[in-house]
Amino acid sequence: MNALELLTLAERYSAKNYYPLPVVLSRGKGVWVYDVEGKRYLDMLSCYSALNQGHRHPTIIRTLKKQLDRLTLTSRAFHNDQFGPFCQYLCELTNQEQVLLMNTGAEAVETAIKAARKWGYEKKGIEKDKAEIIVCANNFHGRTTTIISFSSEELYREGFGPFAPGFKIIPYDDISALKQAINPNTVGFLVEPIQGEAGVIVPTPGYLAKAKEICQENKILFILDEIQTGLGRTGKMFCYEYEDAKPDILILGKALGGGCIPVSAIASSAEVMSVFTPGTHGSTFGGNPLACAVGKAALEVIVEENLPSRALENGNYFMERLHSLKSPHIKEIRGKGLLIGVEIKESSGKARPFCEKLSQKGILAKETHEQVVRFAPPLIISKEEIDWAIPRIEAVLCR
Ligand code: PXG
Repeated sequence: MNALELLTLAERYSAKNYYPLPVVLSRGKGVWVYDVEGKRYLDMLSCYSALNQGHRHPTIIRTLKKQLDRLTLTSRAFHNDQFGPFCQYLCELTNQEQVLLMNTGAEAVETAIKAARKWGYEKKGIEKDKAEIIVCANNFHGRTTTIISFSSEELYREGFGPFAPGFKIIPYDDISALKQAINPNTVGFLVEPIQGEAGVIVPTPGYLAKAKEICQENKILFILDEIQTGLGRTGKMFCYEYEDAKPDILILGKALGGGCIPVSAIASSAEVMSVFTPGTHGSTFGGNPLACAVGKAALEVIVEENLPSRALENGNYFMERLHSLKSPHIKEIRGKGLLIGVEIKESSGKARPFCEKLSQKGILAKETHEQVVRFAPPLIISKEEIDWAIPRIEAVLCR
């Protein structure tokens, strides 16, 4: 079938909860993807950071195929031989004591919320059903009914109520708002180290460390959602390392699945994890042997190929090249490592038409929050590939 026929089928038979660029992809390798007509594109979205290791990384695919031929699912009713080694690797990498494995990012966020609430009741003696979690305006933590309950984006909420209570929204990057929001029922502060979906919003240096300090002083859990920023994306293994702000609960997803399957987790102390006893929480697919094998290979690739330092070096290079563009449309360029947002001036219209033009030039990027073009290629991208992209980006942004 050609692209038009495939677009027609999607149009006819799928719900319209997305507005994709009209590109129909059928193959991918490394930083490159190909559409059904064979046209090549540089993937500068990386499935919102789920492809940090690139498309079909050979080590990950080899591991996946090997495991497919051995054992795929067991449920957690039994042990499997891939589970322990993956949990150990993840604990050592995150410098945490225990992990709890789930599948999607939203499920891991839900798990962190449950952990924090139960910890509040059991360890802090908070009165039943009174636990509060502080979150930030313009957050993005997923799409479940509880998570959208504390979204500040009307589009994500409208028509989906009633909403879950127990959350307090404060402005992002605002330490005094955090101090003021804390009360005796507060159990945790849930925050993204950089707000990706809000348009790559980088907080003031020192914000995370200070927030952590306030959480410690008030005996509440400092919970970081590193689903998008973690695993090398921002030039460190975890974005909190820029400030030495190790969280009480770390939430991971996306690239943990090596660009193949959904794998997510929370990592924390044995004290926090002790709130989970048999039957209190779970998932049919969480911790399955295929996910564990792939998850461990996904992490090993990030470590062995030094993807965080490559993201730092090539991210700085990419950022410099973007800054050198003389564009009448760019308001601001911001980000860390290979998570870069280019904000388009309102007088130049929205970001979407720029993304459409970029795709015609062979570069896949996606707008976020109307005015921002996000550039977040796989972390394996080379300087040569960035050099290939720059004149094409220039052709779109500089005229
Ligand atoms: N936290 C953060 C910081 C995220 O960026 C999630 C949680 C939720 O992960 P899951 O796996 O449940 O989608 C994200 C996801 C989309 C979309 O299509 C999702 C994200 C970014 C852009 C689009 O829903 N991030």
